[in-house]
Amino acid sequence: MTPSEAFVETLRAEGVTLVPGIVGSAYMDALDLFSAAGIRFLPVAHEQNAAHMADGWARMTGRPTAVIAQNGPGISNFVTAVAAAYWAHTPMVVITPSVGSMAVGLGGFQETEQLPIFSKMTKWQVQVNRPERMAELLRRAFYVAKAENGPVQIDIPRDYFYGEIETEIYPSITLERGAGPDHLLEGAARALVEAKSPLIIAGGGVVQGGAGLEVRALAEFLSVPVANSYLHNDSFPASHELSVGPLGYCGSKAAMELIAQADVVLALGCRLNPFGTTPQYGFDYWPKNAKLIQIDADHRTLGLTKKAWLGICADAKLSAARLLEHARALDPTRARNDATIRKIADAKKKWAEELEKLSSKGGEPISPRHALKLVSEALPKDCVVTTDIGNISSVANSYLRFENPRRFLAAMSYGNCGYSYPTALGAKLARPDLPVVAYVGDGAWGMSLAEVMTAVRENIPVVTIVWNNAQWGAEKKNQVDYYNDRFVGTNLKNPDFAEVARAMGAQGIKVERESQIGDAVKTAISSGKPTVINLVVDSLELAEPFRRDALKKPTRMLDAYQHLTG
Ligand SMILES: Cc1ncc(C[n+]2csc(CCOP(=O)(O)OP(=O)(O)O)c2C)c(N)n1
Ligand SMILES: [Mg+2]
Repeated sequence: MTPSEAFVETLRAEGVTLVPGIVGSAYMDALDLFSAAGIRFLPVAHEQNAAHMADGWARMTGRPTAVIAQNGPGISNFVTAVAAAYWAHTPMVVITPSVGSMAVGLGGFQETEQLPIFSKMTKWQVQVNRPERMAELLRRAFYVAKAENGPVQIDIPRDYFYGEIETEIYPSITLERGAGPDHLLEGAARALVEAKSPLIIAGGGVVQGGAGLEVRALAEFLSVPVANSYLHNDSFPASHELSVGPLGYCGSKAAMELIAQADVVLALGCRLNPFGTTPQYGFDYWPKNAKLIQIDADHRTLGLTKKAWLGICADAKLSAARLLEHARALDPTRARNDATIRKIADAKKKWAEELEKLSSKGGEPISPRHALKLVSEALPKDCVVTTDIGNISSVANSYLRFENPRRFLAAMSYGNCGYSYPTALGAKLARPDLPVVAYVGDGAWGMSLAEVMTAVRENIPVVTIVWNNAQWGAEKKNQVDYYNDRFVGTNLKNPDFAEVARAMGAQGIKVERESQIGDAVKTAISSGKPTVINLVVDSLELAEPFRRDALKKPTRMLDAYQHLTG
């Protein structure tokens, strides 16, 4: 076969049915085969968004897909989204066609060294060094992406798509992890059984590992509160009596109040990202004296950010199941702990009442918190929500409650503006049966709105809510709190984004009145059309800045800048 044939046959063997990207001569010979191989090539407006789409697709399905682009500029456009996928632990194969092998180093056309660019945001990189190795190395890329939950890069000199090779096509192995060393699990179970006030943090690994039922059974047996790790609000059903909500920025005060009292913490499928455990609401809630049991599929996360009493490299689902077996054996007559369950209910009630108060400002200009509440009430029961990284998107964390895993795709710790819309497009392609709603700030929308053309061309009916506060609000809040309202680069003059959407062939709805919010969301979702809701909200209401931990009041030493203090 030809290397191009080996390439598409390997994608097929890996179950790839969708490859987002932008066309380029570097891989045109393989591209010509995509449709016949059953692979949908999904052309986008900017390559960054192709990689975000692959991210959304993988986070919904649990399986990696690939992205591809033209060598040089097409590939460097991937960077931000690959870094985001790296920190979101999203498996993906980044295919980077490169200059021809005989032209390397000559600076002819569209040449840059493509491997160093991605070296710190991939789990593995390889360059196809002979056309004969096309299938083998592409298969390996899928293996590592799946096994290590992250992006992998395969660089292919463009002349290596041509020729004639002997090769074998077969799918990669899927790595299976075990429950972890049994003596450690027994020790962990003993600590949990004997603890006075244990707590479970359900991390992204619970979602990725499909461990929901096992975590629930373990929590119910132990009567322990379960918190979601930062931006993993879908790791435990929100309506469960043991659910206390998300930790971290704009998260649940109930979760923070209860973890502060914990003497044993089980962090399951969780790397304990330091940003997800920094003080919030002026409250340094992390229980420094608690015994921390950390279980994660990636051994490199164990004990990295917090001192772990036990670190166990394991599959979240199997280890949770085994912990329950040990706990049952150690404490066979254990009964439901009504006092703990009452304590959880009280903490949740207190936070719910506080949140309700914070969200009660009706009328116009529309309060973002009030709108977040109304939108969340208008969303269908089972719905996928993606969020960006702005101020309002982050405040949304307190309002977004999920009953099922793989429903909340937030920008995670890379925190790039422009994440949520293209990721939502990928999610919708993966799960057309579910409504998919993207929350985006008006600033970030400028980075994403070109993809409305993609949604229209390719018929991807995602609903976007543009939280339009006419500012880069999250950063403006720093200028309010630290720079005496000196607004540099944070005020925005926007077009009517609904009108822009209509010009692009989508449905556009402008909302300026509180009473229109619920209907707009319901109409958009039931229409089955790509829709942009331009939701105009109050610019004065902004939540806490992201990085109080890292900002300082200004000091100015030179005379020229003396007026810029305070
Ligand atoms: C790509 C990128 N550029 C800049 C930033 C810094 N940043 C973080 S939040 C933010 C403001 C977001 O504004 P907007 O999208 O309008 O949402 P709002 O905060 O107003 O709700 C900016 C510029 C970032 N996170 N990512
Ligand atoms: Mg804004």
